[in-house]
Amino acid sequence: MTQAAQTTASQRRTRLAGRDVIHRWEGNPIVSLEDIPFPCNTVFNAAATKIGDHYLLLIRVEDQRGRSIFALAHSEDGYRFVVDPEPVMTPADTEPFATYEACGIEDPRITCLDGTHYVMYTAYSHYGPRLALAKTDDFTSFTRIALISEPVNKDGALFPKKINGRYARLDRPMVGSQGNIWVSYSDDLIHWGDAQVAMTTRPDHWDCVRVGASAPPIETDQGWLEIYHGVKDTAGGPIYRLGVAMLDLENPAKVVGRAAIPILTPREYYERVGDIGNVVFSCGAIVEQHTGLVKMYYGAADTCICVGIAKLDALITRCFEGEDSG
Ligand code: BMA
Repeated sequence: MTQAAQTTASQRRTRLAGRDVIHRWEGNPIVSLEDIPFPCNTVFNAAATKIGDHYLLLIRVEDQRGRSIFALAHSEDGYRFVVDPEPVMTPADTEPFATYEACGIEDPRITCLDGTHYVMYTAYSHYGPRLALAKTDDFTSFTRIALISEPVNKDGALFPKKINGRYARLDRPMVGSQGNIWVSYSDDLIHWGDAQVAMTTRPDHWDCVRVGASAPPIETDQGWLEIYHGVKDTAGGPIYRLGVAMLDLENPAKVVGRAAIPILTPREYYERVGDIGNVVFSCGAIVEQHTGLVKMYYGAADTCICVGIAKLDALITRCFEGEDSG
């Protein structure tokens, strides 16, 4: 390729990337298979938290047998991560968790609530995926609290505050191949109920087949900002994209705003090609209070972890933009 042709290709890629409100970090992917110090098949969807100036990712790694486990990665800048030498959480070997984690633990989401770090994750068994909840003080040992749903349910995310005196979560029960986002409540984090549907799939949109919570809800003046994923089926297989919606602060089952177009759609090679191509899937985002920027971590093509950056204000504005904003 000539220099001129190369420039044109790179300019075109920049313009394409500019179509997403999320800016991809130039150093993506930030964690790949080569960065995992122990043998495994692949690395992808990661939960994120920041403790003081220290960034942590709880990353989903598929071991060589084919089950998912969690490893911990550390960073001082949110971009360059070092992964611990051994996994930090593996499928349980004591009941009742052992039966329901027999096929692995997947897609963690971290929520800090009243000073405790909770991890909501998918427990996978021969009976299907269901939600489980654990807590940790140090991210090296995890105390399992409970299995908190029946199958088929995934994409559980705990709100970072009680709502009207109760714990609240988002989740995604399935009906056939369709799935919507629901809200439910609990007094003790163990027993959940009062479930209500919050956000449904949209016919003729990028999120027409399934939607699910991605990062745990972020509190803003306008409501709970939810970064969620949406799936569309195509002749070439599903495409996973990310979008934003705003949920009412007091009643999160009420959607007060929802962007018509995605905030991130697979375009880069590392998002298009991998174990499952055409996937961007987030389980965590960090709001930088001093800059107003959001660092959103996402798994790309079920094969690596990336980070994308956006202004919090831009994500909020997107929630209230109409169908012609694309
Ligand atoms: C979903 C989850 C994610 C995965 C995505 C794309 O159902 O299992 O962990 O990233 O599919 O394969």
